[in-house]
Formats: sequence, structure tokens, C-alpha cells
Amino acid sequence: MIKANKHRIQTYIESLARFTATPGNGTTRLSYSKEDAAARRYIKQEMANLGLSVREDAVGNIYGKLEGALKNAPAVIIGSHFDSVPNGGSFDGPAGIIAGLEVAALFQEYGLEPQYPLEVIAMIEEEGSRFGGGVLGSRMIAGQITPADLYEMKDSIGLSAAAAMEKLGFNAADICSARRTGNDVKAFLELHIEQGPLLEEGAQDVGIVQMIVGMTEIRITVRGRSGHAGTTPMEGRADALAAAVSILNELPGIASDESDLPVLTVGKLDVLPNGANVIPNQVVFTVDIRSANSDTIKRILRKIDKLVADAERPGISLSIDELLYAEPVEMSANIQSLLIGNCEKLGLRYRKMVSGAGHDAMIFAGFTDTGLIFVPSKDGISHTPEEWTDYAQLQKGIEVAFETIVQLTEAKEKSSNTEM
Ligand code: HGY
Ligand code: MN
Ligand code: MN
Repeated sequence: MIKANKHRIQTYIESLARFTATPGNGTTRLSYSKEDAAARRYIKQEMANLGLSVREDAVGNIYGKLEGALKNAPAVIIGSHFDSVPNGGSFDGPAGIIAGLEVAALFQEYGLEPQYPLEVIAMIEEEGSRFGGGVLGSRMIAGQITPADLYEMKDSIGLSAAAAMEKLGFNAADICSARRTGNDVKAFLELHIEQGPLLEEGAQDVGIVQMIVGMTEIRITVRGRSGHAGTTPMEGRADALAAAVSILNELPGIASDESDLPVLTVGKLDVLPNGANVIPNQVVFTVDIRSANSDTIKRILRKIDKLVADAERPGISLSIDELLYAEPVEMSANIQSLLIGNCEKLGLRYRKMVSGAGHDAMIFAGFTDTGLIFVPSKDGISHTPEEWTDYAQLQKGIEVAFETIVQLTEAKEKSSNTEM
């Protein structure tokens, strides 16, 4: 059995973790930031060191390709994202990119030639931390985003995604050239940390994801009238925060009233002009809703629409923008069975599971055979600097990914030209 190189895996993870805007306080690596640019240079260099042909698409996704024996054949892609949440961990995203790098390294070390080309991918803006919504790199690959969308998406200082990518030499107008389809992608495999407690609690090595829950992210803007905190009577105020609180108070109950345990999170909230002695004239907050049942999500959205309508009053106006909507999506049964067979072949404990977290895999599943495997997260935590996966565990997950990529690319040993 071919063993992955634990030391190399650890070096990759620790090297990527260096590219953060908050050293000592987790990974903060926003898309198209200077930390992105530094991480990008490192990833491209490591791909080149592995003998992969390296390119970036028009919007900044990075590819490293190992040509296959079959010319112009659809590729098998493995990878994940290299952006992060603010003060996140070292493994969320990078674990999947490093799985791709390590698989490519093993192909080279053991003289394996894929029949179908192998592509390692590192995608931007899966978290949506800079421009909202999320899975943006993969949605651009899937053709779900237009150049106009990229001019409309703004970061916290009002810079558009189009302008931000241009600073790194990418070009929103050329987004169509980033498009991939089932004609040129045979399969996509993502390895990711579980970001939950189940594998650790069950002492399993690998999670085989059957489906990813549906999710939506909306942004609610409440507009009022600012004024002096001391001289404006309470009567007649158009206090945007007071109106927002009337909605915020009701949101948790809307989710808990549902029977199938959806989750609802208000993760971002901005109060403007944010002065202690100024009545707020604008409040903007996000609502992240997830469920395995899309009817539940739609029912919750309707209830929020009503809450927003009821919050209208003199001087107060409200609007809702949808930043992301993704239906629940099944992972490929074929790839699930390959993954299970490889866990059994390697003597690894596994469990089938549902992903409550979103991943680029949910977008690739819309146009190609897609698989997603999890490795355990210590104490089930993620999106914090304390996020951790033992390197021995990451190594096991990568060995399952390696065996599966060998099958998907129909790799053969170069010398004897025999099947693996
Ligand atoms: O939000 C998520 O589920 C993922 O971490 N982007
Ligand atoms: Mn994440
Ligand atoms: Mn992730």
C-alpha cells in the first residue's frame, strides 16, 4: 500500500498557515488580499516543484495539471479553497489543496501515469468572507456568476470583487474562460476537515459524505434616520437598530419552530454610523439558514419576509438581498462506493454522513461526478484558531483520496504500463 508522506503534509499545512493577516491569532486570508497573493505564490511554486503545469484562470482559481495518456480527455480534479474566515484555522480549505498536492507527489514518486489528466485546484472565496455569499470561485467555474455580479459584489470598504481581482492581474470580463463543464471534467474530489464532532466521537478515520445540506445567505438592510442621542426625543425616532432588533429577536424562534432542526445564524452585523451618541441610521446584517430540506429553508425565508414587512414604520425602510442559494445536493454514489472500498482496503474506520457545512463540492456536483471526504476535527471545532486535525489522521484521509484518484484517472505504472 502506498503511504502518504506525513512530514511533507505537515510542511505544506504549516507553510500555508504563514500567509495570514492576523499572525498569532489564526488564519485571516481574504481573497485577492496580499495574504492571498503570498499564498498563491507558494501554491504555484509547490505545484511547479511537483512537475505540474500551472495556470490561473481569469478570476484567480489556481490549477496544477498532470497530463494523462489520453489526449484532450476530461480531467479528474482534486482540491479545495485557500481563502479563510476571519481568524480561522489552518486546515479549513488547505487540507483539501494539500491532499491534491500530496496525491500528485505520490503519482510522481511512484511513476504513475494517469489515463485521464489529474488537476489539483486551489479556489478563491469559498468562505465569502470578503464579498459575501461564498463558494464564489467554484460558482464562477460553474458559470453561475456574471461579470456584472462581480462589479456588484463589494467588500467592507466598497471595493468590488472585479476591482479587487484586477489588482492581482485577473479580469472579471473574461470570466467565461474560467468555465468548466462535464465535458472537460470527469470527476471532482474534495477532502475537507469535518468541522464537527462525529468522527472523533465515533473514533472513525474518514467521513464519506452522502449529501450536503441546502443553504441560503441573505443580507437585510434597515434604514432609519440618524440624530443626536441626547436631544432627540424617543417619540418619533427612526432608530434603525431598534427596528433591526425587532427582527433579530424573532429569528432563532423561526428556526426552532421547524421540526427538522434547521440552523439559522446572524454572523455579521454592522451599525452605522456606529457612534455611541448617534441614533443609528443604518443596520446591515446577514442571515445564514441551512437545512437538508429545501422546503424548510423556503418556509423560513417566507417568515423572514413577513418579519421585515412588519418592521416597516414611518422613517424606517428595509430591503433583503439574496447572497447565496444552494439546494441540498447528493454526492456521487459511484465515488462514494470507491471511497468506501478504499477505506476497507486500507483498513480504515469510516461513516457515511451529511455535511452541515457548505463546500465547493456542492457546486461541482451540479456538473460532474463529485465526492467529498472528511477527516476528523479535534473537539469538533472549526472557524477558529484552535481548529486542529492530527497529521496522522490527515495522512489517512489523503491515502483514501490517493487510491480513489488512481481509480478515477485509471492510472498505470509508467514502466510496466500495468493497472495499479
Ligand atoms: O460556511 C460554510 O459552511 C463553509 O465553511 N464555507
Ligand atoms: Mn469554512
Ligand atoms: Mn472550507
